[in-house]
Amino acid sequence: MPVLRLAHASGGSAEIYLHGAQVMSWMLPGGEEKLFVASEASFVPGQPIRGGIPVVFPQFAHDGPLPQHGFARTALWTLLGDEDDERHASATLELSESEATNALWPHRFQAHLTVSVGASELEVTLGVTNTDSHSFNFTTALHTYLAIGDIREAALEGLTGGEYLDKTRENTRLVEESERLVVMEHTDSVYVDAPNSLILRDGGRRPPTRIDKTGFRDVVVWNPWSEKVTTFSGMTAEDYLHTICVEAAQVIVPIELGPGESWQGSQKLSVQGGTGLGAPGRATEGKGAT
Ligand code: TA6
Repeated sequence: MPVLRLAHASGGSAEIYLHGAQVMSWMLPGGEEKLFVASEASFVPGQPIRGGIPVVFPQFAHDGPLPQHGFARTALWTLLGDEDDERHASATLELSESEATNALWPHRFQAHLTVSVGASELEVTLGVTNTDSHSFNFTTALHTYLAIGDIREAALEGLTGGEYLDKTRENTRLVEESERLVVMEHTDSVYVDAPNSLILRDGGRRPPTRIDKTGFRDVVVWNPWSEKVTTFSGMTAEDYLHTICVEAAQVIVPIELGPGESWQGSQKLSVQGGTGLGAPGRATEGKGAT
């Protein structure tokens, strides 16, 4: 499968598959891989690849008539261009309607995914423009599989007090009580209008990863745990220990675009020397007119 490699002068790098515009690797200058890929992931045209950052569009999960998580993650994107400056190496990929997408979702659209890697950060920005003459709506997510040493020692901070839908308990609406979310069981939670900045600590062994989003209102946290892990393609029995999905998402209130309108959302992962969140904001809308 065609792969695009972004290399920044610092030594930071990223790999993007044209299949799904899926970022499959983000490496720090020292060579540490920050994204998880399932041990037995398969790479088959037209099939989802388990790991990295699948682009979920135009439907999250089974919340509609389309195949699970829509078609963007299994479509072949094209490279629009790439750019280098002192701080980043970046590339933009594009997907627009085709016979195949029209058969599933009868709307003309243009989606752009820009991936930008620097010395200590990876930013992924998804933009969608309605190029049709009628309105449409969609749900979306950057389904980021982060690599961690051991899930039992990792903690996600910043969600305290937020409401979430627990998909493992028939979408029960709950309030996040914990200051540090430590995943200890099958977890599939949609945090509604979640904060824009989170910190993922990885057992104190490595510096934390800060996760910032713009445009996306929600955050999904997912780990299949031991009882479910092998029901997911490509995952071996131990794989659940080494990843947590923290997804910038908009799944509760679909994004609606009129003709000519655009929406944009991004997720930035950065490896922190510091320890705090700074001043986190709440969810923001990324919709605007072209
Ligand atoms: O984002 C969480 C989720 O929707 C889970 O419910 C789980 O199904 C996961 O995505 C993986 O989905 P996939 O289609 O890639 O197997």
